[in-house]
Amino acid sequence: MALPNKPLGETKAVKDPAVEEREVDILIVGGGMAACGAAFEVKKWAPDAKILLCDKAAMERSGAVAQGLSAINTYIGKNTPDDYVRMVRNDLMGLVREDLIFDLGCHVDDSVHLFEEWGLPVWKKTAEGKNLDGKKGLAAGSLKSGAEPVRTGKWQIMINGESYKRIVAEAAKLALGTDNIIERCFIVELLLDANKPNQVAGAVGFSVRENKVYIIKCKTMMVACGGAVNIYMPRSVGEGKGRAWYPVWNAGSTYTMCMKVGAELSMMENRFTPARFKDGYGPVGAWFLLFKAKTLNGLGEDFAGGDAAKAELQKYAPYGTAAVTPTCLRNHLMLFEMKAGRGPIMMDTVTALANLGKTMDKKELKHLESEAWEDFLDMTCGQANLWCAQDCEPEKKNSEVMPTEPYLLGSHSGCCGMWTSGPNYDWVPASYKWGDAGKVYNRMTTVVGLFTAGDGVGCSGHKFSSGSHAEGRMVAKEMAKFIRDHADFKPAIKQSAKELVDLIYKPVRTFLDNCNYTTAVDINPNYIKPSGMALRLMKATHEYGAGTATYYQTSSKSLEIVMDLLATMREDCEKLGAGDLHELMRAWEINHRIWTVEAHLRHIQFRKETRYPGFYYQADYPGQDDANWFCFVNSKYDPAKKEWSVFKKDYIKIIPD
Ligand code: SFD
Ligand code: AMP
Repeated sequence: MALPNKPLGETKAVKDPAVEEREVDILIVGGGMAACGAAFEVKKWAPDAKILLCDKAAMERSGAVAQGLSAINTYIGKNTPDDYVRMVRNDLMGLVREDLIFDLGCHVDDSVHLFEEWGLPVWKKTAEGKNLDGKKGLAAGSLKSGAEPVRTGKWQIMINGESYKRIVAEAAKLALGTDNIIERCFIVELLLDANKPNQVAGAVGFSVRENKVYIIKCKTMMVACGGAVNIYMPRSVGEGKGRAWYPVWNAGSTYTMCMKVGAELSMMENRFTPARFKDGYGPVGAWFLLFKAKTLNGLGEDFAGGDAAKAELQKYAPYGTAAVTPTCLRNHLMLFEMKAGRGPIMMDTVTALANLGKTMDKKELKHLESEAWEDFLDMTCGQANLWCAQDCEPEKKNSEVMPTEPYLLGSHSGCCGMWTSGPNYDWVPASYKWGDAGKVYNRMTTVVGLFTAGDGVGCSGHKFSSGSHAEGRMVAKEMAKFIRDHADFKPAIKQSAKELVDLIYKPVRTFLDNCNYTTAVDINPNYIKPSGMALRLMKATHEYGAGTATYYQTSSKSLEIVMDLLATMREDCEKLGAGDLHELMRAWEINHRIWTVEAHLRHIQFRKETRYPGFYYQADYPGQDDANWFCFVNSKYDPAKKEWSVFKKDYIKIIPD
């Protein structure tokens, strides 16, 4: 159960927290879309198992869907999973795990049908081509019974989704039982088994509401803590700082925790730099696809449809010349204009709404305008606030669009994450499936018993909210199989409870031992506060790691410098100080962010080409080099030797063009 906020201020941290030890069969780390999918499904396959879910926040509003969403971006419907693979492959410039994507495409719609059954309003299309939203959409029949959704693009459908996460979390909580859920519990590290090498046996974390450390043993676990946000200097400043597109709370915990026990990472170089409405971070998909808006350069030209853009895209054939331009190349075209002095880029909302309004009566037109507002109110209400603050009526005034700071994620239009096993079908190449003791476990990482989903699974982007939920459900089934197959496994943890408490509460002790040395509590020669460390990280990535400061460009020398800066940051993290539980969470979050960024930049350093122009540019290696780099880049941190290795992995084409 979530513990309530304290009436005033943060809970002060004490030197010696209480310790709670648990032993379960299945541990679910995270409470987002993937975790809710797993929580909903798991008891069906493991009714007698002991299961625990830990979320650092409260599930009703945790993770990326906290604010709601106005579209479900993956609904296969009348399309086919093969075609879904083709779309994802093209968008991610050819390099994806087609087994994982096809498999997801076969299951994702079931999750969408469940959402609707649980009360999520899905827009419907009438036979006359009119849109029915809200309750009218619900009354028009369910998707499962054959009602037509309102398609924005080929894959996306519109919803009234302000309460999307609440709906999904409620179903998850009901299915799992609130006694099996600990909210406000931040998991810090995974623990390997004392006897079986490369097998996971538990996790350690702490409550952000009371002074307590949790040590949890388990036979298997899924880590689905989302992607990594606030790793680059955001464009937002001053009072707006903290505003970001993806959820600010997701700190790369998925990648860091898994890599630190030796799980192989894949495509960590693939970041997502989304184009968003400037300053409010409002998503652009509905404007491009539903409202059919165009972007204009500073001269008022439809640059993306012009000859210069066509010539530029030709360089990246066959992806650039495909019917739908890949997301990174759409950014690349914007940046091309901006760098040539033809910015800023404006979303032509005025023309789009006027065109749509041509066939509408007054009432319908009013409804259309409210849909434009609702797109943001349902998913990123800060953008609607900004429109109000700037007296912007989208039917009268265009809005600026801008590529934001970079994010790391594996479920949206990016594909970094863990290298996981695919499903056990005969058409899946042998190098894409593995498990333990002769059995294959779908979505298991290279660490035995450790699964991931959603943003955690690499090489398989474009799952979005629905696909992440479906993937969590798939993993639940695999974890149930794992505990049946490993009934005799008794997890044993190497570290003592004291050692683990010493680790988790080190920032608190550093703070309490030294805080009286200075009068200003944030300034002290013996510790650094997490907020200071966050600024250090952002400055380094911003300037050297292909942040917005350099139009997303880096070079071999810059990478060398930033790697050096990261090494000192990691050293200095030993001196983080935390005076309250919120700050203790911030201390571990920045730790997770630094590790994640290091993986990201090591991968960029290794891949000697620029595969994703628009997301980042390696200036010493411009353009794509298919002859040498049409492959995945994987890496592994060896927890025993404390060494990294970065290496190539073969891409295998499964679905023909
Ligand atoms: O408009 C720890 N997403 C969109 N998906 C869609 O289907 N349609 C859209 O419209 C989408 N758009 C969008 C999207 C996201 C955001 C923020 C915006 C707009 C503004 C993407 C999806 O939301 C995303 O793909 C999924 O949510 C990913 O699921 P998952 O489960 O991988 O991550 P999560 O939901 O963020 O959950 C993470 C959970 O982990 C917890 N957590 N718990 C314990 N210990 C730790 N150390 C932890 N660290 C994190 C979190 O609290 C959370 O519960 S649009 O742009 O296209
Ligand atoms: P976004 O709002 O940018 O997150 O996009 C939401 C969905 O629409 C994703 O599936 C994107 O791939 C897709 N999308 C956004 N913009 C375009 C565009 N200009 N052309 C095609 N698809 C797009």
